[in-house]
Amino acid sequence: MGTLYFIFATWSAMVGLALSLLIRIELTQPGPFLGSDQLYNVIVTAHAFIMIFFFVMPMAIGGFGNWLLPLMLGAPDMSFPRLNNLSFWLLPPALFLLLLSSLVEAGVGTGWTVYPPLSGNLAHAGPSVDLGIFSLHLAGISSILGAINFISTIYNMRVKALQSARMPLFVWATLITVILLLLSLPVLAAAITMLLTDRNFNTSFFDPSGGGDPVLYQHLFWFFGHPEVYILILPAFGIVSHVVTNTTTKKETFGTVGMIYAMLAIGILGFIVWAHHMFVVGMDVDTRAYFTAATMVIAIPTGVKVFSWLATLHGAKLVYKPPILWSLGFIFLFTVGGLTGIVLSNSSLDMALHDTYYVVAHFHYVLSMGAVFGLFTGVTFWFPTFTGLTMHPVWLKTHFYLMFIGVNTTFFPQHFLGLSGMPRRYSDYPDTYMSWNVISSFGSLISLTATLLFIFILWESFLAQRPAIAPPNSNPALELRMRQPISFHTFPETLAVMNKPQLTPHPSYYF
Ligand code: HAS
Ligand code: CU
Repeated sequence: MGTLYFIFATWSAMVGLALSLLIRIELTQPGPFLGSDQLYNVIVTAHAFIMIFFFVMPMAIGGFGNWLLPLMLGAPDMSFPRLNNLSFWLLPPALFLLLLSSLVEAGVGTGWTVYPPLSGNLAHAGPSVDLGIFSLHLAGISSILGAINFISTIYNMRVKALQSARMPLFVWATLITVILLLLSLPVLAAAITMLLTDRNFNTSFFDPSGGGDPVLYQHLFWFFGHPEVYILILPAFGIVSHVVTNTTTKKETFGTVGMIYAMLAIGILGFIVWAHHMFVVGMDVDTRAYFTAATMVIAIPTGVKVFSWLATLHGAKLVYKPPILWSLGFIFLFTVGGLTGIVLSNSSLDMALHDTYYVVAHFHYVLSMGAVFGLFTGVTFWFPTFTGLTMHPVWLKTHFYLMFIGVNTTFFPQHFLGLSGMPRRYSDYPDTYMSWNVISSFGSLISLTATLLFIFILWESFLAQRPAIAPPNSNPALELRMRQPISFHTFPETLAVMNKPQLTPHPSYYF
């Protein structure tokens, strides 16, 4: 199942990338390229949905979760393998509906937030938004079922002697992620279902003319939407914790228990800060003060994580292999994105910065360079485990550096655009914004080149079939693991290999 998720997510990532390039082409210079503002917004919306629901979540939770949880827990498989299958197979139809929603009539040009009244049946007449809602329903059901499966696997399937505090941090990260999913997705489901009935059955939950309130939608959406951003980043936290520990000579992540509490704190706090996305709706000053303060508190557990990674790396002799490069990139760039988040959490500043490119820069630093770098950390680290093969080490490093330059060139200038007032979700801009936009679009071409290189590296690794070999002194349980379900009696061996990469790459991997 993990492999299916990887294939699906990689395909979606290519679609999302293609859409992002269309966005950057439109914005390379003032004046029209696509020729339609609605079409531009449809592309922006589809880009966001695909990247979030069909790339990052399936790869981080579905791919890495399915592959690693049973291995790390000493379990033969997930609790409910057929439910697992259902979770996965709900995704292709969801993606199909999403693509359909963009292709029929005028498409969904609402942004991923789908705010009414823009998403209502006046501004968006026709079936597009309804198809988009159905797509989210399916993807949501997939995630909720997956969450139930993951929670019961972690609680019921781990070997008895593995106490919860000793579970690897990746398992903790996944557990907290899926709990967030289980608690937040039903709220999104409620919101979009109410929107559906507003559109089709004459209800007026969000329509003032019938006594409703569009701000209610925003509350419901962000009660889901904010935990969602931590759903996207927590698995990456788990991967990075694992990799900074296991690519150095350290036996354990610095402050493992503190890391667990930090993730729990981020998870809990994530539910009480949602209105920082809505500072401009006209809330009173006390409410703004509360949401500002609550949001800023998240910097503390996140800081615990950042400094614990640094402490884990401290004093270690680093060999700059691809996985550690990606995790160092992650730690640095995620922190940059986190700090601009703290800037945005100041409600008074956010009045000016809301809906500008500053926000776009913030969330691409935490997503394109946080979540995605976390995924590449995991892919480069576990590729030998998953496939028994090794990718070309030098090209992988080239890929990292190209991507590092590409994403920074794309998104750093967007801070300046935002600070000088360029709004997001507009297909055009005054000449004065041109220079930084040209640089940003150029950056996206660098990232495209990097991605093409990565696809080539993947293809080449399957073609060349360079085997990942177990080191000579490897644990026999390891060989066993690759061939048959692990019986619970292998427990001591399980513990021994749990925190190590399952297979060590072929020496050529290290160059
Ligand atoms: Fe965010 C908007 C605030 C983390 C994703 N965020 C978004 C959107 C997305 C997103 C997708 O308060 C746009 C949604 C849309 O379409 O409209 N975000 C934060 C804060 C954090 C944060 C405070 N965001 C994330 C993560 C994401 C993500 C993680 C996904 C992976 N975000 C906001 C706000 C908005 C927002 C506003 C709304 C803006 C608007 O107007 O629309 C924190 O979790 C970040 C914590 C991390 C750090 C770095 C490491 C910590 C260290 C400790 C020391 C730091 C201190 C702070 C003491 C802080 C190293 C000092 C402060 C200084 C400035 C120096
Ligand atoms: Cu938020």
